[in-house]
Amino acid sequence: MAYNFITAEEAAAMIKNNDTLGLSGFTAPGTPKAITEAVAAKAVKEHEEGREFKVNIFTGASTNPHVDGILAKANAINMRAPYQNTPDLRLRINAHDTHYFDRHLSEMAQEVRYGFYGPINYAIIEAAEIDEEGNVLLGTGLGNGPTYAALADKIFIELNAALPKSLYGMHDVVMLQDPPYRREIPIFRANDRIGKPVLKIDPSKVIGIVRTNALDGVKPFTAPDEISKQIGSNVVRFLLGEYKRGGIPKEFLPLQSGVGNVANAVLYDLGESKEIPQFMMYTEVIQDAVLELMKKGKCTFASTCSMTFSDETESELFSNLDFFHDKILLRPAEISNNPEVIRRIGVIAMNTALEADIFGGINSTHVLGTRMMNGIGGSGDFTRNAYISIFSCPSVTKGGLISNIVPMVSHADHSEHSVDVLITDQGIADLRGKDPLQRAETIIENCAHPDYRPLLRDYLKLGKGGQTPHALQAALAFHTEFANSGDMRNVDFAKFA
Ligand code: 0RQ
Repeated sequence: MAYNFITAEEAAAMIKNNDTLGLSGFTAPGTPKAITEAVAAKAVKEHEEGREFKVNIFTGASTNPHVDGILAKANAINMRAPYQNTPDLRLRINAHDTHYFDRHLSEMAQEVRYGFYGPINYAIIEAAEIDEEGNVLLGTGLGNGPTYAALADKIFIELNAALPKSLYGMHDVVMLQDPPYRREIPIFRANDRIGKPVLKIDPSKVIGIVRTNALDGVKPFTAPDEISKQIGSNVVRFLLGEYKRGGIPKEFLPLQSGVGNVANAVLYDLGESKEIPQFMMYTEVIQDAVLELMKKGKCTFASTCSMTFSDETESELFSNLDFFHDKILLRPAEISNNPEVIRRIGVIAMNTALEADIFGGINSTHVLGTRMMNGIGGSGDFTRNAYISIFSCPSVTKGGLISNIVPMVSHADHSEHSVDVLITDQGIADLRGKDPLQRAETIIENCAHPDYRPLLRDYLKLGKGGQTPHALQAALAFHTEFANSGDMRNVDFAKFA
């Protein structure tokens, strides 16, 4: 079949107010780069002429400046799911200009298939290649592309000339059957392949192909700061201790790590450790540090949804694809983050908290209880199902004005039932096998900043018993004190007695 090559503006001209767009990709990689820019320009024009114009954007995870950034600036997003991390969009979300619902990333595709969020009008899929039968060689991040392409009324392809055709073989494309027909997912080791190297789409739905030629524009990481390094070395100390005492099998277990400086510092330290054996990763995102670990032979394989590499590292990958080809497998989010697989293969999960409470509750999403930061992302998929679930964060933020260890989290994303270990720059709290009071004592003494330990001990004394001895009248006193005086250290628990 002969495809129609069009411009991004011609594609945007077809998209109407309140249409739902399903985008391939996961973080910047695999995410379209051209059509959404033209949609944003169209929104600006429509708004200037007094007409309403917003679209609904469904993705795999966060995107790139060509999507969330520019569309949010143009106030052109109505409904948005399942994850974002863009300052301009955050402002829209917290002002309710954009209706954002953040979902566990493993669940988004199936919920769209179940019809929970209405039809997909257009799928926009980034591709390295497409043939006449509709076999699409995808880019470097999959997300929910397979589901959006299958469900969409119409499909736009962004054919990116910067993507080498030799990516062929690095994708494991599959779409799960829905209940009551779903079967087991036959992944028993991180490197088991279950799907196809290409995405098969209906070529008659492709109404236009837009040519692009751009890498993903991911910035290289800055060197980790002292606090991240301290957290990273505490995480590695914990893993090594577990390994030595036989809590982790001698073959080691696949690792999941979140994104950011702490994740990078952990991976760096793991690479340096002589005592940690070679390992695999079963994760949703791999960053530059993983490629380094592969070159050293420390990380032998990574199953991921996205290769979130800086442009420099992405270019290095593309020039050495022979070496990396059989060491990385890209999967859709419903597989990379699948609870069944995570539980079966024993993934060790490492995620980041904004704040943790003394009983082990975690807030990953809401700054001071109300303002959306990013979203839950894949942290819940992994945390709830991991072999060992680790959360880390700095003990304090904003120069000590805020304690990240609080009496009660101001928003609950992960409960104490799912969290095994909490780690800060101060130390390690192993919560396994401990009752709530024991957990509180361990967290206060090992994880809280010394400035806040006496205050947290005072809080514990206020409780009048019960399995989880909260003093409800003072449970959010750290947060209300920060709102009043700008410094959580000023809280005076005596006045709550
Ligand atoms: O503020 O931006 O003004 O400097 O929050 O804090 O320490 O830089 O945190 O970038 O590591 O992100 C949980 C958000 C951590 C992230 C979270 C302020 C702090 C700073 C950012 P500034 P840091 P990081 C993998 C799995 C959920 C999704 C997930 C996340 C800003 O890891 O989104 O895990 N996780 N996905 O000063 C008020 C507190 C605060 C606070 C920090 N207690 N109160 N402000 N800040 N703690 C990825 C995917 O799913 C794709």
